[in-house]
Amino acid sequence: MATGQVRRLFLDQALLPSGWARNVALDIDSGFIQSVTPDAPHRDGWERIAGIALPGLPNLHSHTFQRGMAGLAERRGPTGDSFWTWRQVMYRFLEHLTPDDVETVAAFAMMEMLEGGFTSLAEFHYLHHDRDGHAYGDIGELSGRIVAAAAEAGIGLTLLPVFYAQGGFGGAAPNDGQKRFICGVDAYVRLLESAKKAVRFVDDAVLGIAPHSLRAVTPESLHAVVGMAPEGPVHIHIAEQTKEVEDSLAWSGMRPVAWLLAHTPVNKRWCLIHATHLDEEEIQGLAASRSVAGLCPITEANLGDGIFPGVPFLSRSGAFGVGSDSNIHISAPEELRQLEYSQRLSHRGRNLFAEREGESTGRSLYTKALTGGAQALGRRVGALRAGSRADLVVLDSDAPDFAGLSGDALLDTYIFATGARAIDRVIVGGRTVVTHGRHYKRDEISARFAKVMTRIRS
Ligand code: NGQ
Ligand code: ZN
Repeated sequence: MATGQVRRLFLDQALLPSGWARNVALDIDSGFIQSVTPDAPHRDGWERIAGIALPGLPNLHSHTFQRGMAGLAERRGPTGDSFWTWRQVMYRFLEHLTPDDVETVAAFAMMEMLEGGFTSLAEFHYLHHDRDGHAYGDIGELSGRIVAAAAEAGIGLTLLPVFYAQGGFGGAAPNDGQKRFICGVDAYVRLLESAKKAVRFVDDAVLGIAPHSLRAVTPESLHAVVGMAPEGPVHIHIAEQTKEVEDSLAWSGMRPVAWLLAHTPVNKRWCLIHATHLDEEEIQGLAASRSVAGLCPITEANLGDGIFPGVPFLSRSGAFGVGSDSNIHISAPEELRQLEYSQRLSHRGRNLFAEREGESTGRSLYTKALTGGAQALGRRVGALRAGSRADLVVLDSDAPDFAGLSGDALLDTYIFATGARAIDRVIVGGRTVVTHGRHYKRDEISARFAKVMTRIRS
């Protein structure tokens, strides 16, 4: 049965699918959990992991390169600042990035994800061409850089090469700022072929597809691209801004999510990123589709997108997960906190993601985001059970915040009080990549990142 590297852990306390458990023996082979035994007697030779072990959270939406402009779009411009003016700043920023820069910034963001409680990511990757918009010899050049960064950082990867062909609804021509993204249907076939080879360099990586948004495709090209992938994840940005809803109505007479549900086979493979602006029928349709709502609460707040209708969506048993998207700030617990707080502010209530009296809000948020995140990434992650990847985030049980606490109160404290500073250790595919809260390559990756940023900013 043993086929690869074996690691045997003995966890003081852990969150299992069945609930909290103590003295958990966790047997790992080739990155996957072989068996989980709670209340096990201590076993000689097994490595004791003191602390509070959680399944690592999947990060279901990221553009790693945007980490390089975090904090640099917070200065007031000449006219009303918005998502659309931010996008102009972002387009200008990406004109600086060489392939080496893309790799370095990605490695830095991925390192921060690991230190911030995410153990895997879905990278929605849409930079394909050079700074002038010219093709590289291999259209998968920059996809390969994302894969290399994930391998270096030691994070689990779902790579989503992005199809981007149009500048707006109705087949509008792309603008100059979009020149690094553009690829037609034929080029996309080549991109997927190249990306398929590249992902082999990361253990257990998954390849999916991502039509960028309804703004960036035509119905025909969307259909063609979806037809290229008979399996695996399908992600798309949708209904993030009210202007997108208005433009969609003007173009087709339908709101974006309603249009997508009516014209494509949205199912469990799909992840609808943001899905912020939904009417009652769309909330119902999205929940019933069993796809995942890919919520990015910190970015959505930063960009002024609006507030996802979490309360009615949850009451229809909608599935969701969280993503760090623009990477303006990277923290798994803070994404969940922001999600709950957005609902509190709009409903003037509390504990809105808890569904029953006595239920912990933190536990509800965390376990739902694990399930939705794992589904969106198309990987066996998000649970400490036999057959899953051994992806763990271990909180420091000696932190004073946790004194005297057990069970779900630990999660509430992690999400609402300590945030990621309580993280002691992170294990991905059975391999420890963060110890005492620090990534094993922090110094080296940070130095490279600083060098790139200094050059770009001078
Ligand atoms: C993106 N980001 O692709 O990075 C987008 C902005 C767009 C977010 N939507 C560009 N948050 O949607 O056109
Ligand atoms: Zn995005």
